[in-house]
Amino acid sequence: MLRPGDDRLADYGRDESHCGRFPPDCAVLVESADEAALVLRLAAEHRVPVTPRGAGSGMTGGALPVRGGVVLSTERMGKIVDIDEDDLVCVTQPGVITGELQAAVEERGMCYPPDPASLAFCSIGGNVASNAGGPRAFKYGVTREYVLGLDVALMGGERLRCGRRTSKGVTGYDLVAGFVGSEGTFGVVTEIVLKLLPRPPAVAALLASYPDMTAAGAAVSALIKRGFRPRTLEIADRTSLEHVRARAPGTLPATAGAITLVELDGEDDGLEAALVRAGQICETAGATDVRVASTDSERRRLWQARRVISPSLREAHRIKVSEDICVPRGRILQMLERIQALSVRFDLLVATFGHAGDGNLHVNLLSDADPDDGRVKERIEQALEALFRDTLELGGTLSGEHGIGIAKRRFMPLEQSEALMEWQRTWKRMWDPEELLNPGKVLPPHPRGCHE
Ligand code: 2HG
Ligand code: ZN
Repeated sequence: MLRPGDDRLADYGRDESHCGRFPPDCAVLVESADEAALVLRLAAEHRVPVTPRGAGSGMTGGALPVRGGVVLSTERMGKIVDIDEDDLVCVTQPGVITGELQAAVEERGMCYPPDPASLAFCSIGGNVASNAGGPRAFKYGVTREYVLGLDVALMGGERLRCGRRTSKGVTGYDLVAGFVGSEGTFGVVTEIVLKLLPRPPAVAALLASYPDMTAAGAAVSALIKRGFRPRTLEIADRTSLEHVRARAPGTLPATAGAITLVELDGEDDGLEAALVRAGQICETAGATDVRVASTDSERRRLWQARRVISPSLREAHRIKVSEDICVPRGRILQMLERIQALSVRFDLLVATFGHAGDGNLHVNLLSDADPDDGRVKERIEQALEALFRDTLELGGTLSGEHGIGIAKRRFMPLEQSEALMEWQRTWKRMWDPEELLNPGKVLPPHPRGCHE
C-alpha cells in the first residue's frame, strides 16, 4: 500500500490522457480477489471513493481518482491461470499485460485477437473495463466478443462470478456484457475467462502510399465494397507519418500524404493472390506505391511504426487531445473531409489516423501553446464540440474504443437523450448506490443535480 505522503502516489494520479493529474490519498496494490473485495468493503463502510486502475494506459481519464480517496490497482494480479487448447479458453488475472497474454496463447497455437495499440503496456483488466478495440477489430471484433466469464468484486465487498466457460450460453441476463466497458464504475474485475481462436496459419501485410487522405479513404471504401475482409484496415495522414519518422526511421514512408496498412490472414493457399488483388484495388484508388511485407519481421517493423504514432505525437506537442470518433463505414470519406475543414476553421494542427475499416478515426488536436492558455483551451473545446456534432450528423458515435471517462462526459448529451442517461444512472446505482466506485466518470451529472 502506498500511504499519504509517498512520492509514488503521483504516478497513480495520471494516465495517458490530457485530463490532468489527480494524486489519490493512497493506493492499494492488491494481490488477490479477496484483497480487492476487502478494500471495497472498507471503502463502503467508511464512505471513501475508490478508483480501480489497470496499467494506467487509458486515454480518457477513466482511471483518475478525481475525488481523491483510494486507487485500487490490479497491477500485481499478473498471473495467467490457465490456457486450455481443448476448450479454446484462457483464464487470467486482470494485471496481465495484453501483449504478454497474446504471446503466451500464440505459443500454444492459439490466438487472442484484440490488439489495442498500447498492447505492450496495457493490461487485460483495463481492456475489459474499457472494452478495448484495436486494428484487428475490423475482422475479429473488440474485447467484449472474447469475454466469456468474469469474477468481479463489488462495492461493499461481495464477490460475484458471472458468465460461463462455454463458447455459447444464454442462461439469464448477460451481466458480463454489462461489466465489460463499464469503465470500472460497476465493479472490479478480478478474474477473466477469455475465448481464444486457433492461430491463423498465414499472415501478410501491405503498405500503400497515397498523395492524400481522400485517396487513402477511397481505397478503404473500395476494399470494403469489394468484399475484402482483412484483419486490419488502418489509415494514417501526413502529419502522423511525419511524427513517426523520428521514432522509427525508414519504416513508414514519411513523404507520403497518407498510407493504408492492410493485413490479411488465413490459409497459406490464396493469401498471396488476395494480397495482390488488395494492392491493385489500392492502386486503382490512387496509391502511388504498394509494398508487401510477407515476413514476420517486416510486418513487425510496420506495426511497431504504426503503434508509435500516438506516443510520438504526445512527445512532440505540449497539447495532444486525442479523440476516437466512429462513423458508419460508408461515411468515412465525408468524415475525413469534415476533419480537414475543422483543422482550417479552428487553425489547429490535426493528425488523423486509426482504424478506418471500422470508421474509427483518431483525430488528434495538436498545439505547442501553453496548455494553461485560456484562449487555446477555448478553441480546442469549440473544435471538439464541432467534431462531435459532425460525427453525430453523419450517424456516428463519440467514442469507438477509448471510452468516455472524464474527457468526454460533458459531451454525452450531444449523443444520448436524458432518459437514456437516466436509465444508465439507475443501472450504476444498482451496483454502487453511494457513488463511491470510480465516481465522476462516464455519465454527466443529472441536470437537476440530484445525483451528484
Ligand atoms: C491507437 O490506435 C490508439 O494508436 C491511440 O488507440 C490513439 O493517440 C491516439 O489518438
Ligand atoms: Zn486506436
